[in-house]
Amino acid sequence: MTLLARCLALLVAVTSVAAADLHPIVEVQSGYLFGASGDGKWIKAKEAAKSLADQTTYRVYGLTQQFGEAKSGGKPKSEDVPCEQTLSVPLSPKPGKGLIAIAAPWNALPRKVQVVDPTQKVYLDAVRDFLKTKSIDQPKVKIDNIIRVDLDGDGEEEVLISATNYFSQDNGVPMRSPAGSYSVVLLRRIIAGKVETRLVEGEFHPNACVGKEDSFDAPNAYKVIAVLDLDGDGKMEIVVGSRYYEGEATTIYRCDPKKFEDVLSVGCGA
Ligand SMILES: [Ca+2]
Ligand SMILES: [Ca+2]
Repeated sequence: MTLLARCLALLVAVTSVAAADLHPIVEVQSGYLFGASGDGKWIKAKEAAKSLADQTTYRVYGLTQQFGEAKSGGKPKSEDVPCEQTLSVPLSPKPGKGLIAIAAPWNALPRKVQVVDPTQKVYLDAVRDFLKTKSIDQPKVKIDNIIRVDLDGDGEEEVLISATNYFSQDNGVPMRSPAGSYSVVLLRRIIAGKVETRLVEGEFHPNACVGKEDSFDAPNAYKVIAVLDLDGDGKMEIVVGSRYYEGEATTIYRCDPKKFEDVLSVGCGA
């Protein structure tokens, strides 16, 4: 097969997921379309939008429970400038609660998600030890949330820790990172009888961002907002919200035994 023929064959394979097998995923409050899962693949919003039916029934999920259903009332449309690359799907009735909606027959919350006390010493110590490995010598540990769930369904619970400290008064994210600031999402799991802490997403600023008056590094704050099986393989993906001083995004991470892969993302920012 020539290279061109191979590329075409691949293109056909990628685009031939039938509409019925497409499971569109929407961020509930913004209406942003992540894209879809289908046939073991993750399909970006622009591609998924071509095959979406006008009327699709979505199940609406929050962090720990399902909040009923909503219907899409039309084709995905582009957001206004500067976010014209972002597609949104109007849901009706607009759910008052819920974070992620997916049109899929399976239960996206196959196992119980528990939010646990974020002040437990064992987790504060775990975050402190991790930050020290990233050259933050005297970490000021501030945990936003801790979630306990069996992500992969092997009977052993994992723990997701979101911790951020930009030393801001109002919990906002500054334009410039102060010295010793950070934001992380960590996964703690037991591997062969030993606890292992791994980085899902994050950034570390051992030194302050300094420079000319108009220079800045626009650091991000990350936090787990949902844990859902969004492709129906029985393993739960991690949904992380991130924000910086003038925008925000939400990203779906697939957990592989070896790595975390961001599969779909939505957002808007300047
Ligand atoms: Ca597990
Ligand atoms: Ca999954």
